[in-house]
Formats: sequence, C-alpha cells, structure tokens
Amino acid sequence: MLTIYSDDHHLHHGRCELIDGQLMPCFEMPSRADHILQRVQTRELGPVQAPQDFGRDPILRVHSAAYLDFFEGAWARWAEQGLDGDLMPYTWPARTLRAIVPASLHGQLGYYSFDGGAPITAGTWRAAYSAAQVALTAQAAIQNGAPSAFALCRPPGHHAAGDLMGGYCYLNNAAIAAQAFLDQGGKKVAILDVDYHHGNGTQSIFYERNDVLFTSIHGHPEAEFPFFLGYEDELGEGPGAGFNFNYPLAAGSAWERWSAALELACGEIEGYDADVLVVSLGVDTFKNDPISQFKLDSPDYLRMGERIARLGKPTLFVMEGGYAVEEIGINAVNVLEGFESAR
Ligand code: SP5
Ligand code: ZN
Repeated sequence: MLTIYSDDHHLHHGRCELIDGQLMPCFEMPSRADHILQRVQTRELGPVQAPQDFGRDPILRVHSAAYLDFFEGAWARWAEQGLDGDLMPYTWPARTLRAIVPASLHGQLGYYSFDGGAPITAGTWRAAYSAAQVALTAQAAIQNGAPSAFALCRPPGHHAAGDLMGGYCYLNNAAIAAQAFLDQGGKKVAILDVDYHHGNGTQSIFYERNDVLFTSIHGHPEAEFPFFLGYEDELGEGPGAGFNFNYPLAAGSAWERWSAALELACGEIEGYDADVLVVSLGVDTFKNDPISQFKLDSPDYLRMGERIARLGKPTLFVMEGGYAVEEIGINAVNVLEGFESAR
C-alpha cells in the first residue's frame, strides 16, 4: 500500500494541555507520526511518497474562508504582541453569549474553536496545511486507480468542523479528501471513523447531505470527549436524514463489543453502495492508550483491517488519533496489513 507522508508535521508541537486539572505535555506529539512511518518502513508496507500541493481550493470546499484566514494569520498576530507561548483560547460563545466575531485575537480564537485542546504554535498552520495535502495526495492516488492508500496525516482532523478547531484538530483531512472524491466525479463516499473519540467535525460537515455516509464507533459521549455530539439518535437531517450512524460504546469495551459495532457500521456501508471508502484511522482504542478507555489489543487491529477489506471498496486510510506512542506504529500498520492480507 502506498503511504503519503511529509516531515512538515514536525512544525506543530504544542507544549501542553489540561488533563485532570494538570497542565501536561501534549499527548498529540510529533513522535506519533515518526513511529508510524518507522513501522511502515520496517514492515515494507509499500512506497512512501511526499505530498503534492493542491493549494487552498480543495480545503475551502470544507472550511470557510474566514476560518482559514484566521488560522493562517493567528500566529503572526500573537507574535506581534511580543508573545511566544502557545496560542490557546479561553472564552467561547456558549449559550447566552452572542456568536459574533470580535476584533480581538483571543475573541476570534474563541469564536473559531470549541475547546482548549488545539494550541496554535508558530508552525501549526504549515503542518496542518501539509497534512491536508497529504490526504489530498493519497486521495488522488486512489482517484487514479490505486486500490488503497494511507495518508499519514498529523495533526489529525476529525474533530475540526467547517469553522472550528478543537480536540488536537485544525483541518479535517478526511472530510477534505471525501469532498475531493465528490468534486472529481464521485457520487457517494462512505466514511468509517474508528478513532476512540466521536468524529464530531466530520459528522457536522456532512450532516445534511446524502452524498456522504458517516459512520462512527467511539466512547459514549455521555462519558467521553467531545460530550456534545456522537449520540445514537443523530441520524442526519434534511436530505442527510438516514445517512449518519453513531455507535457509542461503554468504557472498557474490548474487541467483542467493538467488532459487533463494526459489523453494524459495515452493514450500513454495504447498503449504501459507495464509490469509495474513507477510514478515519485512530488507534486510541488500544488498551494502553493514556487518555482512552477501550481495550483493543494489537492483533485486533489486523482483524479490523480484514473486515474493512471485505467491504471491497477503494479505501483511503487517514490517520487520526492514538497516544500510546510506543505501540502506535504496530497498531496502525496492523490495520493496513490486515487490509492487504484480506484483499
Ligand atoms: C484526534 C483525537 O483523538 N483527539 C482527542 C482529543 C481529546 N481531548 C480530550 C482529552 C481528555 C482526556 N482525559 C483523560 C483523562 C485520563 N485520566
Ligand atoms: Zn481520538
């Protein structure tokens, strides 16, 4: 399988995040992608290529121009004030407040984010832009006939909505790639999001549309981030009604329960008859993940890949979460090797 990768992800390295009342070093760190790349190479998964640059247009199909302009320019505005710590929001337009775009940098940062988990550093825009190009380059490979490809994206994307960053995510790499398939003549795209956290950004982007089927297996939002989306009764709206399926699972879920949910998601995908499948590949479902509560073990990821392969679709894997850094390469590449073995 072809892997698309860029070293540009090193340009994004947030300092800290708030975990259990303590400021901790960011779990979403550069070594994550380094370990995955290393595993791709030692397992000889296939060629590793650098991304092409498709520019801003395909990103603008998913994110608003105002959001992109804000994100691209935010660090320079921060640095102009003589500041060099990570730029992080602390006030949001929650209920009773007005959803207006204030003049101030921090006001705008609150407007364009939904949590404090997406710090902006000097290189964040360049890293996120490059990750989107990684996804688009892998998408182009499939568009040109490759049966599958792996977009080794970092930072991840599935929490990012049309004009919101959050949950370590800035640009929704999977959504940008899915939209590109449609813009290049595709009629139907199925998305399977297997990250431990609900892909709230991806769901929101396609919620009222029937040309993208969104399915997600994740920690129950009653108990888990992002709390405010990802429930079973979210089935889509308007033309999108019946094209959104969430499978929230309890803490402690291991392969038996997880794979039963996968069966249900695969059933919906099979019925949808998509041209192509996009997998939001998070491996934070792993038993030793430091911020998650599922109990998948490394061999389970082989089974996951095998089941996804049986859908029989051209498949784009887009890297999302996974914070057990030592094992992240094994787990992510196991999905890809399981997939290849069952083709
Ligand atoms: C892409 C992705 O996986 N984003 C995840 C963002 C999660 N942010 C909230 C983390 C809260 C972790 N709380 C863990 C408590 C452990 N004792
Ligand atoms: Zn996650």
